[in-house]
Amino acid sequence: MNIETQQLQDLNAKNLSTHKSQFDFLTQTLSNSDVDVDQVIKKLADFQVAIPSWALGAGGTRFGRFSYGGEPASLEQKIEDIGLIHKLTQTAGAISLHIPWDVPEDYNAIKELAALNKIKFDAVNSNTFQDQKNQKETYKYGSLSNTSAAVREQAIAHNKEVVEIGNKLGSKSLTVWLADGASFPGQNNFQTALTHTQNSLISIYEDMPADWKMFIEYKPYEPYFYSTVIQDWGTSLMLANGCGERAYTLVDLGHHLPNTNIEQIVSILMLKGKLGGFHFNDSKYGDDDITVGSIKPYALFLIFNELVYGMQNNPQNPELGWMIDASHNLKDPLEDLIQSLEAIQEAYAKALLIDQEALRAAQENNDVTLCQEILQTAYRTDVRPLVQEARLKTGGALNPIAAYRDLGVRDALIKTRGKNTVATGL
Ligand code: LRH
Ligand code: MN
Repeated sequence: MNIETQQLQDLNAKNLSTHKSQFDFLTQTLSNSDVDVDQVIKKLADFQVAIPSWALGAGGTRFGRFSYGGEPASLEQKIEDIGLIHKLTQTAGAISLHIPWDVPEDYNAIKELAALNKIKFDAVNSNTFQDQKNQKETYKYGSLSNTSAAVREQAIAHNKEVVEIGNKLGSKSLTVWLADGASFPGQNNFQTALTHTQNSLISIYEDMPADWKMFIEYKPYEPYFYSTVIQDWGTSLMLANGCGERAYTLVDLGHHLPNTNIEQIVSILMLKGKLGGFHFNDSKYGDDDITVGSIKPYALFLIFNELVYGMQNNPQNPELGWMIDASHNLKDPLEDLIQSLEAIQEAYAKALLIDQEALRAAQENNDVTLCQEILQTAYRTDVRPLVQEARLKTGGALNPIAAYRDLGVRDALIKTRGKNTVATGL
């Protein structure tokens, strides 16, 4: 399935005048508050989010999985699907692979196909939370933290292999998420588990190419339900500091206990120069991995406020890795990813409208009411014309979901792939 630029231009033409009048009205409104609209649109156009290779098919839970029809059955088809999303949104210019779910067979062919679809290879993800066929040691009782040196060695070797695979594709970062933990009090010695994990991560870190980064992802619980070795941002930061200056913390929005102030975590990590990247999703209860901005859009906006402040004031923090990490149990996976991308762009655009200087002044004066007024004025601004203008300028669809449906993408995928193909992943 390929989407021609002309098809998009024809679809956009139907809504162009409406868009123009909405965009002109907003530009007029924003000119009163010294917002550099062109700069906001440039930042939106340059903002690229990596799509997880494990979230292009229907996801499931232990209670069941309902397949979606036309799912990608190979890494090639996954890259093609991301190419479709990128064509429509112009903000999905990267893929994040999960190994061994998506090991390339022909590296050159995969790199050519990715280049053809204008897709870069972002962070690669290791997997020591499942046992692979013919695997010598089991990860049932942990991997990098395991009491058995043989199991730790196997997990370290896997991570080094993942780096090699990523290196051949042009990726420059490794994401390590460990399920390691315990489901019962007394099951683990917390200190031994953390010490093993630190030493194992150091061994992986020291083996990485000099221009690579390591992202250490934390999570409070699941799949184990009493303790997780890398349970929170503090533990991840400690381990990153223990590895070295190219190790950072990765924030998965779903990996926080209810009501955690994630924007404060983001702000502190940027101040310390240790925020490496994000896994965007949303949740109401646990690690629900649902559409970004579908439950807590204001929280997402507050996180982007700290990101914008950090990107303007914390040169000590590296360029961030932006990734989605979601699972699609009900919606068309591609529509769900498009909605997540739009929610991310809108939160970023609203945060770019915040008058950071006025906010700093109000904070210094403890003018609490004015602080909220400044934030909410930005949040209450309908920024969709800005996001649409950025897409228009980069050759995307004014309305990606409508275009996806008008072009009959899912039907075309089912026609070529059938109803029963199943994508690897969660
Ligand atoms: C763990 C996680 C991690 C991935 C997995 C697919 O919950 O967020 O980032 O390895 O999901
Ligand atoms: Mn994640």
